[in-house]
Amino acid sequence: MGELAAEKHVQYIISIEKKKDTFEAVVMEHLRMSGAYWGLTTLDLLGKLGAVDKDEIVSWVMQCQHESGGFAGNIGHDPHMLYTLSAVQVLALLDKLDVLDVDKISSYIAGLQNQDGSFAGDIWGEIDTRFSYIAISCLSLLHRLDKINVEMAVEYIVSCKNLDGGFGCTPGGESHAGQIFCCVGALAIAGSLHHVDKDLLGWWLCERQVKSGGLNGRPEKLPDVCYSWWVLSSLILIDRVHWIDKDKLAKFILDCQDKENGGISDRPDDAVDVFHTYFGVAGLSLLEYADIKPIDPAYALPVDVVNRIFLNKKDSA
Ligand code: GRG
Ligand code: ZN
Repeated sequence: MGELAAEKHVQYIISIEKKKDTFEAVVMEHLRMSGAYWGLTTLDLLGKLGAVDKDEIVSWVMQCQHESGGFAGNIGHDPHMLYTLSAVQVLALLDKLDVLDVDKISSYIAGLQNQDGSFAGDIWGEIDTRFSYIAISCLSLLHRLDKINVEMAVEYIVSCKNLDGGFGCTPGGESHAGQIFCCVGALAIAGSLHHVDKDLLGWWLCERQVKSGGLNGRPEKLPDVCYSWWVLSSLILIDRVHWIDKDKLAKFILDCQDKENGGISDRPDDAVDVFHTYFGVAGLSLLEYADIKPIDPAYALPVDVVNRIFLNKKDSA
């Protein structure tokens, strides 16, 4: 099995931050806030968060906030739940949550909850269990879960549960590993995991492992490094991670590295990107691989960051 080219991945993440005219930079322009979360979490998991200019990042993040309280993917773009969670996660990583007007941002999120407990992603009203997860995770990190109707939010998520034990985007939607992470993660944070049939869902999730060791997102699909996050975090939350072959999965992720220029791709020999670099490193963290910091499977943040928020511990690292 190849080794993790950690130093190369750190250089790759730092270099994309600097390039403004590359293909990747153009593609990332409107979702840069999420890109910042993926990149910075990767650096932190590898113990290299010290390499970035924290004040510069905080100032840019705050310029992405709107009057409504929500955050956009970049300066001058429209606010959305997706980037609001990423902004909170970035500030949490940098230990700068105190710059936030917590009431304003929690009102933005609470304002997107519907009568049936579901959440819209923004003012245009698309509903998806991704946004249920985002609302619950974000408000929990801000200690403001009391601003929404958590009971109804849980009821809506449960209404998206399928006969195969998985979850979809909306009631009746096909089970998909990404959606399962959102629903299981949200239920875990809300203390409502008793709604999950752990054996049934665990069986569906462990069947996602294919011959190469990689995981796919639903039956008959190709394996992809990002499912090392979506599937593995869900298996850990329901205590069924021993149902997959962890060594084979670690090998699959390591085989997706660009060992020369850094970065991780979705599957061996494809082009690398920051999204899959993050999910590869996060997956290896969940597998307790080598020297990577442990990551929390529900909040998708390093465990020490989550502890700092909930145990109010200022660590010296
Ligand atoms: C904090 C980690 C974190 C997430 C925030 C945005 C979000 C909440 C969750 C997204 C969950 C999700 C739906 C992930 C799936 C992403 C993905 C790889 C979709 C691809 O779907 P298809 O159908 O690909 O294009 P397959 O693999 O099925 O062929
Ligand atoms: Zn992927």
